[in-house]
Amino acid sequence: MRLFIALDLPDEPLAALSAVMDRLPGDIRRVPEENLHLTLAFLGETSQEMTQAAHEGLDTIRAPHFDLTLNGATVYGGRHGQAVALEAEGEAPLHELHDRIRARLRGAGLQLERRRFRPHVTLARLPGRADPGPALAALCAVTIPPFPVHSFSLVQSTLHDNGPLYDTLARYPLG
Ligand code: 2AM
Repeated sequence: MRLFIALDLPDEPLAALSAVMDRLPGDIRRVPEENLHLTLAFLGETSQEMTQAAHEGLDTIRAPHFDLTLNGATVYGGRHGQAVALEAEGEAPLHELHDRIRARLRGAGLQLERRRFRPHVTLARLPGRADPGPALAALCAVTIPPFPVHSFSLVQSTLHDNGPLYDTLARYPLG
């Protein structure tokens, strides 16, 4: 199973993000509203046994809920495809939650990529060689009011030709 850990976004910011995405140029591949999330950790291909171990570790996390702010638009990636995203402001509780999740996953025996955590919500994808300028220009004045986040999830991603299908396997509340 291909897995990742997502911070769940409440309905209000999801609706605001959907409205924002209407401003994107027509030829860009938008992320469907139900797929919008902030990735806290990417596990990649994971066995049944490790999935269970990961779930048991995540289930012991007791962390507070917090407010999240989404800021300026940015582009990640390169030749193999680009993601147009809004960056999340790096409040301490978000980074603490990220660190705790990684610690629990490592404790469960998972090997995680060593990438710097750059929290973001991907809104759309572009081919590697496309000019991201018009998408960034469309998003430059976007402001999403800060919103509370109350849970994170273990998500299975199944890749299809027309985009990934996400299934939430377990949800973990933030206190
Ligand atoms: P992205 O939105 O910036 O592409 C599911 O693939 C989620 O995991 C996406 O939100 C993706 O981030 C994130 N992710 C992080 N590392 C990844 C990797 N090495 N391969 C694919 N997705 C990754």
